[in-house]
Amino acid sequence: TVNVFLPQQLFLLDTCGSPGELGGVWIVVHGKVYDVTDFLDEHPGGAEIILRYAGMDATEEYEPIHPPDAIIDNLDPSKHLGPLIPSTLPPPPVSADPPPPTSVQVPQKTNAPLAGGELEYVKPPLAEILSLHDFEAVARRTMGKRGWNYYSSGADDEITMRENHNAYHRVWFRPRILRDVGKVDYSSSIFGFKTSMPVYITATALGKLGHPEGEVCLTRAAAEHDVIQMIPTLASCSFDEMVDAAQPGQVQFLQLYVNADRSRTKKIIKHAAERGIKALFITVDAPQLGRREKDMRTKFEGAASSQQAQGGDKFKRDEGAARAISSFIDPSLNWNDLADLKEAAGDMKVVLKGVQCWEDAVRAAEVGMDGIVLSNHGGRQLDFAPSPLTILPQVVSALTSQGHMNNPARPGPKFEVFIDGGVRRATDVLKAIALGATAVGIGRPMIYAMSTFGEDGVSKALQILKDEFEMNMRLLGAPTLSDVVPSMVDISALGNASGSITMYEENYERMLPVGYKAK
Ligand code: 173
Repeated sequence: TVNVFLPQQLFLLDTCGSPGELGGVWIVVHGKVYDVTDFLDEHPGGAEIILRYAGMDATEEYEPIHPPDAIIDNLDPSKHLGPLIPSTLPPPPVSADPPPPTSVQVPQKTNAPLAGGELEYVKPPLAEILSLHDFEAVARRTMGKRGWNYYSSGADDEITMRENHNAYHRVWFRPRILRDVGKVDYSSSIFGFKTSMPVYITATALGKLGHPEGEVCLTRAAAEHDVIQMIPTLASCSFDEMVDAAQPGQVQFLQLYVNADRSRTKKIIKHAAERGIKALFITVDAPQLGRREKDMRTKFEGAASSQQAQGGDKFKRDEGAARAISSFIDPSLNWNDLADLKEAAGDMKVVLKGVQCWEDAVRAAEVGMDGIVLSNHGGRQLDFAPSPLTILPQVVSALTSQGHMNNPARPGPKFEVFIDGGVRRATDVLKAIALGATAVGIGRPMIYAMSTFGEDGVSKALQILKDEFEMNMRLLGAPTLSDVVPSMVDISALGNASGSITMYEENYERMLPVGYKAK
């Protein structure tokens, strides 16, 4: 145990009781003082980060990566020392995440130089946002570096991350003409629960890295637009905050990481059922969190220390908050565990999220799951995992031939197939629907909309998708989603993963070779 002597702490307390032993590591979170001396070695994120905030207000660092009550629940009540007298607090250390710039100098790339050769980037008003790509472009330039690096990065060389979107470029429509498209209806249902469009907001962790209010922005925007939100296990907001933020009757699902301590997972499942969650999505593609080198690289910049330079390396090479807080995820989770989880789920539907081949899709149906999400975790796990769209036709065909899906064009209530990853347009969603998906999960674009414009941004993102559905279904000659059938798409190039182009190159943050440091 490290012992840090902080005599000034004695004067921070507003309590009549004894402040405890002189010395130790005390931090302030949400205006309360905590003695974390004995907790240092237990902290899943390591002692180093706590020590950086010893004697200081750690709230800003704490908030995105912990549910609000984490410190209260995990620390013995004897270590809750009492409220703080604010005026006695020394200023926090320089944040790892400097405030986002209001305008950014962008090196000019066109052939027609402007005066001075540089363009200035000024954050546009929400009214100027026209597509989901636009949110991403604004996010890249205006978000805090830490949030942007965390959300935008993918595994290894980010080939899968880019392929997820590129695969959509290899499917072309076969539009039909002279159909009555005076009225277009893009509403649908997921496990019988109504949704205004075949899209749900999928789970993404650590929302407060993007917006101070966190994931409740997603909950509220989902309510406004009648879409379903999948609550993440590792959100910045607590599970109850997100359920409390929902409107009466609003449908929410829960993404679940299974804990090595199954009793904890069972407790979460029981609580979810009590709070009215309708489906559990068990993440099965992350027995260990992938390496996101771009994200790691920026952490090295912040953490470059004499200890690293000397190669002593007691310093835990910082792979970020996500890795640290994901250490509870059980890598031994296997098919034999599912019956137990399904039973614990009771009336809730149970879906495997992260299926990546038809054999596992069929097995999921055989062992009684209610559905699957074809997903590679937004390209954040195994690089060169195939894009979900590429495998969708073979998955649907295998499930159909084995009797798990009623109709390749429209999965029946028996077993539902979802996909996520790389979706940016309603046309992307329509391709997946044509190929047999019930609905499509959208993750990063929603979190970028939230990070740049809060709840209003998410609401606008969902409205953009609705407008795109309306127009594109009309142009396709499909008045309802049941008219969006396999013969409306040409997938002859889908299996050919080479030769794709990457659009919106501007949004893509290049991998930099080792040695480059942020200025
Ligand atoms: O993709 C992720 O970053 C992710 O799923 C995760 C897992 C554990 C903790 C935080 C994020």
